[in-house]
Amino acid sequence: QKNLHLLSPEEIELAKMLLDLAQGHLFENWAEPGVDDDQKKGFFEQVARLHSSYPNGLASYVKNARVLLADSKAGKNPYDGFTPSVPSGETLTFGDDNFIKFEEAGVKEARRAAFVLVAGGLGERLGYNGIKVALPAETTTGTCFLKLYIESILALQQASCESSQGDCETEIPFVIMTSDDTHSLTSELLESNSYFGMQPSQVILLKQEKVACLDDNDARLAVDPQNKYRIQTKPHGHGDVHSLLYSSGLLHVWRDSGLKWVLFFQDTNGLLFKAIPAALGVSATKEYHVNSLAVPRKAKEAIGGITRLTHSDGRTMVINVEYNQLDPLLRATGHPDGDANCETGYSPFPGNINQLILELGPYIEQLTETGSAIKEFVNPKYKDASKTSFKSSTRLECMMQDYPKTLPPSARVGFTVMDGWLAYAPVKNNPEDAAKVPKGNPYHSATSGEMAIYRANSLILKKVGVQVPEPVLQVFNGQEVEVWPRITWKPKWGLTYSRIKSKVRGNSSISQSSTLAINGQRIILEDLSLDGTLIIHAIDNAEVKVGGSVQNKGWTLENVDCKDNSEPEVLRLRGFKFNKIEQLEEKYSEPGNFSLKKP
Ligand code: UGB
Repeated sequence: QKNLHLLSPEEIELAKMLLDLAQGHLFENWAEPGVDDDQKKGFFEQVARLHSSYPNGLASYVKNARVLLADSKAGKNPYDGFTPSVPSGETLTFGDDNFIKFEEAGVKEARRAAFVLVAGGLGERLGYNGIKVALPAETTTGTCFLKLYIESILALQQASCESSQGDCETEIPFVIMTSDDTHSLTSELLESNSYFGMQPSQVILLKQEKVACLDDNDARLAVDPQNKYRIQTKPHGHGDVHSLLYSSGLLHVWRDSGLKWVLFFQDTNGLLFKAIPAALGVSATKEYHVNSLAVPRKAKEAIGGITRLTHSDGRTMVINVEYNQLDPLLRATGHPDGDANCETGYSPFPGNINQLILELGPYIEQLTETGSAIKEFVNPKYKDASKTSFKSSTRLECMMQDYPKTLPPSARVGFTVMDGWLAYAPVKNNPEDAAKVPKGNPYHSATSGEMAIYRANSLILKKVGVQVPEPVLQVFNGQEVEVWPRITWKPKWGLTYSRIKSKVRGNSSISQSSTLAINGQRIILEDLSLDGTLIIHAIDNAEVKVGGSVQNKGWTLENVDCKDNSEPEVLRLRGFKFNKIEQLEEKYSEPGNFSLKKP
């Protein structure tokens, strides 16, 4: 009351709203008028931000929180009444006719797509001292995730233009959702690298806001312990991406410019773009409103399970059940072993890799209907069994893959299962935690993420006829991994199976200890026998035939101790580095046809 005369009409409205929501405690310890006035202004700025960034405003947040907190206190399970079963979806095998057909359909569609990367997470589990998209996906070339993603989108853009006979004006929009934790580092990474070749206008950063923390079951907003003029906030989760896209107006702009698809993906999956063309082809061919990408999942793996849920009232949906909820749900519905592998050695539920393809028109309609709100959840840590107080403040959270939960039964919701080796190798776990992963389950570490890229590239070359030997097993940072030849290529070289096949001719072989980096679009491998390290750079209009016998001492792998602070953090995280003893490195910077043929 005493401060009222200092407030603007907007601030008075916000104060009234808070009082109506029974949040008067937020003002309890405020100083006399004339003291801390700037901080009081700052408080209202924060409240205005919390109000405008939440679908339907702060009142809605508090209301939703009260309902969810009451449900949680009553022990209500969001899956009550639902029976899980294994859904059926499209299963693709890399390189077979079906896969190739979908890939070509997907490449055509790509010029009507927009890509959205959710990169607001700090990656606490990885413990990396920077943003995850700046980490090298692999250390042969040192290409970071963001560069890999941008080059992949540009390669798709070019291929899609070519397949449409010349509509080469297309610029595929690329949105990155950041947060206060990642925003400035992401924009610096882009700016200091000339947007990795993308037009700066093509890249749009949308920053997600945190949400207010809650102190008790009545959803009293928590005062920041460090500052009595601030409400304590925490991240709301990757589900924010939907309301951000909607409120930014981008979805309508995209629809008006003829786009049809929005593809969502995460910050550290170095394999993802090998699966995207085919998955987009599935969406287009099957006319899916929602298509989730999945891979075979090991029981207890920290990825959600795609599940068909059938309610006792007849409702049914195909949806991700998050990894921490799948086991209790199965146990509660007559599966005493819970989240367990079946005879295939995998969980019967396909693993959600959180790559979603949404059809833009139905997506806009749905967000308009829901005000862009996504189903939320709350996870309070109670002090005791009475569930009346929390150990620390909590907040509502939401996940982007929960978008289909509010869809009508008429929506076409599908999923596409890809080979795990082709589509999914995230970098999420620090070395200590990765080493504790049960044997046979994926480590999800920087070590496994990099080795998975070499494995996938080796398997793909094998599939198109190159002789590649079996891998050797090696232990880095306490994790036993398959070590294949270290083969890398630019996305524009190897975007799809057919494009790769067209660039591999004759009889080629690559030994297990070899390293091959293909840094150019029109590099043809023809009767190449590689035993050592070969690095080729070529500009787009230089065609280079690479063949003959290339032999040198190459690059060897050396162990790096994750605790050895004399090594850079990116090497400690993966537990190995290259000893670059000898290599053949060739650069072609003039247009024309060339041949690198060693006798
Ligand atoms: N992220 C944000 O952008 N903002 C946030 O507030 C939080 C995260 P995690 P998670 O496929 O690998 C998901 O933490 O949430 C970004 C699925 O829920 O890496 O444990 C963040 O930057 C799960 O079903 O993953 O698990 C990152 O890019 C499974 O599919 C992304 O969101 C699993 O991912 C994911 O955040 C997976």
